[in-house]
Amino acid sequence: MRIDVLSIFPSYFDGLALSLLGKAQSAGILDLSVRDLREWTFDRHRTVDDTPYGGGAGMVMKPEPWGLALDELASRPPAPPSTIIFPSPAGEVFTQATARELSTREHLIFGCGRYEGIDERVFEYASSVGEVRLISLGDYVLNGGEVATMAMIEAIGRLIPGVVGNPESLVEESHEDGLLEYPSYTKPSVWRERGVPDVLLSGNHGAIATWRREQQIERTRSRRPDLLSGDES
Ligand code: 6GU
Repeated sequence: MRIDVLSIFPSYFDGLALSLLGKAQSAGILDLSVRDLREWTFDRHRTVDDTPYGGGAGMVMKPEPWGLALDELASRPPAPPSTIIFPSPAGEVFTQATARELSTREHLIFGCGRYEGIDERVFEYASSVGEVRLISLGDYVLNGGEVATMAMIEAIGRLIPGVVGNPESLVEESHEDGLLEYPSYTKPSVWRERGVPDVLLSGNHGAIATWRREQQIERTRSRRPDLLSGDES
């Protein structure tokens, strides 16, 4: 998979090289490129924003750098169209299902907005050169798309075959089966007067599987009832 990120703060993404995803890049499974949006500005101050038409607070990102960047980065036929993701609190909510879907794409472009937003015509133009998705991490506000993009790249990247060493560790996680994860324990069997549930020490694999399932259901009921009622998306 190829991922291009457009940001005015490219150094935000340095941390991605440290993780599992750094290994995926060295192994050639993932080709990640972070580009400074100011590469596509030509004035002395490398301006990417301007005041909003109609007035109002804050600044809006100008369309021209975005248009030139998309012209350079978006795939052209016969390659399949790029998927262009704009992180936005006004977008559809990102879930494990979104991560699964996006992990099948050949080329993702993340456009990280700052200030009060991006000129609306950029989204229209992007739709003419690729598949556009506005995606939110959840119902709270961040200062820009960078942190949201890092979260999405990590969630998507680890689903690409070969990135996570043991594929079984992917299926037993929270959200893969619509339930939260069961609790885990390791040695010592007693720690600060706290024991481990007896069933886990019993060697009875059927009883362990049943207990884990019950724990998943009980945790989900108490912490995330929305997941059980099918209300989450
Ligand atoms: Cl994707 N962007 C911003 N700026 N704020 C957010 C968000 C995204 N998701 C939740 N809050």
